[in-house]
Amino acid sequence: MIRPASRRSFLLGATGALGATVLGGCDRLGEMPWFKRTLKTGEDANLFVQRLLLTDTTLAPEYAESDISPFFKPNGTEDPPDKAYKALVKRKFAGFELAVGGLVEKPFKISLADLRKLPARTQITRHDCVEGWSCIGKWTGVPLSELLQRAVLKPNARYVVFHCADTMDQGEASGSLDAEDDGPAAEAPAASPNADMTKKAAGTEPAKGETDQQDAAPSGADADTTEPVRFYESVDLVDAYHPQTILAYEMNGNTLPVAHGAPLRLRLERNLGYKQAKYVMRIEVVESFAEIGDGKGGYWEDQGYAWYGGI
Ligand SMILES: Nc1nc2c(c(=O)[nH]1)N[C@H]1C(S)=C(S)[C@@H](COP(=O)(O)O)O[C@H]1N2
Ligand SMILES: [Mo]
Repeated sequence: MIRPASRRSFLLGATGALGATVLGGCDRLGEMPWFKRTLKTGEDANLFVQRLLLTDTTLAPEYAESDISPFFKPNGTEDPPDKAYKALVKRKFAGFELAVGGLVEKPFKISLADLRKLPARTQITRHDCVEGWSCIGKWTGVPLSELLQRAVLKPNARYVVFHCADTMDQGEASGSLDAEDDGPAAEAPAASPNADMTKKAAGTEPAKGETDQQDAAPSGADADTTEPVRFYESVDLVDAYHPQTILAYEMNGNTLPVAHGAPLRLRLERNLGYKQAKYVMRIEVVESFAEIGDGKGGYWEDQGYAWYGGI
């Protein structure tokens, strides 16, 4: 699925003309033509995958090394407060395994060392956040298609869901979340509600001596009936198999920093920033995301953003 270099070098030259797109608040998204675009999935997943393999897939612009932003703004969660994640950081992610499951014939777990042995892709791309800023960065990682091919999708597979380590806010009634979430990030303290995309550092991290209060809820919420809501995202199979869709473990030539989603973050280059899930712990292939979170396909989608965040 990796494109020949010739196409990429062609794109390297073509990017300057595009200029910067100024993206306003999410209320403006509705006016954009790509906001209303929908993608139709085929009746049969295998046929669907075949079709898209035969389709010429448009690549997002790729840039030159000299275009890389000297400072890439971290956004949203920058330091997950979750206890299980902090334990992973402490061990420098030794023992971390990405889980791939759901509607697949061969679910598996894979270590970071083994992920690095798989074919890799490096791309220099522009990240556009709906808050109105853009940065150019270089990402290296494993194409998602490599992992999906290895897992072998079942015929009813339609979407790929990325479950992340970071708690965004306290949930509503327990049972609204996937009760089977027993992954490495399953036990976590609650964090402050994320009204905008940038979490305020204060209040997200339990103070000394407070760390045992796993059920502590923001004031007003009932600790007995809430569960932490973690970031998640989803894509359809067109975007999942796109050659620039990678799980990145390196940024600008270095190991991916915590602020940008260590140990693994999604790069989905034809999509807006909020689709680029950081701190990916588990990948789940599903037929529908109706039963996950509030059923809209992602944390920000559940807050009202469009599920299709294509640019
Ligand atoms: N797990 C997780 N992924 C996330 C977010 C987040 O808060 N948590 N924020 C999203 C948003 S809104 C943006 S713009 C990008 C920011 O990526 P960066 O921190 O590398 O700039 O991550 C996206 N992915
Ligand atoms: Mo964003």
